[in-house]
Amino acid sequence: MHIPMRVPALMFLFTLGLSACGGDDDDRMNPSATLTPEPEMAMFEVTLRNTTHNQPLSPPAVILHNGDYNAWDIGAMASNGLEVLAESGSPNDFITEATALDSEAGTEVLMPGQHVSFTVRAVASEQLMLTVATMLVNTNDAFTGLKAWPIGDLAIDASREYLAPVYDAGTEANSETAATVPGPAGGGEGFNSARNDVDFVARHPGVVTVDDGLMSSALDQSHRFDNGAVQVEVKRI
Ligand SMILES: [Ca+2]
Ligand SMILES: [Ca+2]
Repeated sequence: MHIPMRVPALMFLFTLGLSACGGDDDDRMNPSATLTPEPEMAMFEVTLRNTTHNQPLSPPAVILHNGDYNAWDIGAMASNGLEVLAESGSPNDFITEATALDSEAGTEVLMPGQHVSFTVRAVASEQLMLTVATMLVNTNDAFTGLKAWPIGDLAIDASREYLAPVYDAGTEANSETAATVPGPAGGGEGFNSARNDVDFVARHPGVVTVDDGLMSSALDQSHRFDNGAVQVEVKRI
């Protein structure tokens, strides 16, 4: 009867011994840990140029991230932050809900023909991606930008460009009325939590405007945007 009783005690001592050895190993490793080099940082200058005739762009959201974040999908519901951005032009909720390594929120409207630059940085990685979003303010819920654009492979001083298309957040009907268009063409309401459109993100079908017979529209032909709305240039600096 005594022999089985001693086995657990021996096992207990053996376990203690292993723990003590582990502690000694940790102590011996510490000096070398201080020699670990600082991680290489990657810094990017992101320049946005408004290519439209008459669509001021709302203060942009610029987000540096990795594969853990996806801002929208064609055919899927817009997030609440994207709804707010696309209806009111405010980038803050959109940025708050992002899983970002770094981000910048614009503070001013970007007028047609103008450009603005932002700088974002993170530990260098092949996985780095860029997401940009901004509202075409003379619309109900049109936005332009790009998402999960791979930029981690850029060498220092290398750059690339992309003319971003226009999307419909699908969260507000495209009535084009002055009461619902927040930009200077309408001066109407911005964000409304109701969703009275198709409730999925898609390429924007375009605006009809008063020039094509939609007499309740606050828009005219100058507000069209058939060929993209923002030129995005990213340069690693
Ligand atoms: Ca819409
Ligand atoms: Ca809405």
